[in-house]
Amino acid sequence: MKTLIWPVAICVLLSGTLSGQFPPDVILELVGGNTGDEFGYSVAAVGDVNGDGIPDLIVGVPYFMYPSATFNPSARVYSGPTGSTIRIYELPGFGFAVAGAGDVNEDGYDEVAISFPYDSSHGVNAGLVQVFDGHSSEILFEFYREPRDVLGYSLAGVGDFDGDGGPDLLVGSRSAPTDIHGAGIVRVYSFPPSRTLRRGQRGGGRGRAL
Ligand SMILES: [Ca+2]
Ligand SMILES: [Ca+2]
Ligand SMILES: [Ca+2]
Repeated sequence: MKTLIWPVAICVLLSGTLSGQFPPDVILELVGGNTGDEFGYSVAAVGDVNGDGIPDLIVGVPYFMYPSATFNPSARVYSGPTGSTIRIYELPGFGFAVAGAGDVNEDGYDEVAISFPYDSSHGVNAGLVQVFDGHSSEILFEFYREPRDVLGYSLAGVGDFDGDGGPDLLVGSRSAPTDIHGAGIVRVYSFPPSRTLRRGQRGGGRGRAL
């Protein structure tokens, strides 16, 4: 019986430790600077955007509550572990979700994905996802869906999901026109092989409905 009691006692001790007696340390704190920033509405680890070997962070600043003309929505990339600003993406609309997309073009710099689920430039609320080159910050890919799909309600990098050697991207839609209204849908997108991009199709995904 003793051999059964000891493991239970050890388990309780660990549970107490994790429940709040010794909370994790805050090692970095970033704050918004303007009224209505809603800094931190979305956050993600983005791998190594600036190629220094240290993981970086992205923070969405959507101005969801104050869509005034005073400030524009943005997404900001910070270097770990100092929190120094690497890049600020000034966005044309409400940037809803952010994610690390991995090194799609295999140049040593990880890419950044930002979504605009209520973008209507390709149909009412079709949504839009843009993937920015981590090094140059140019748009490497952008894609959208059918009207009312609301593509990009959520985003996540999933690594090489299909085993083709390139990183893939998980994208949620709030709705789907061929589905039950509001049922939602999740898709995993696989980018073309990086050798295709090197042959001159950087940005060639722009405007395609995938
Ligand atoms: Ca870095
Ligand atoms: Ca890259
Ligand atoms: Ca893949």
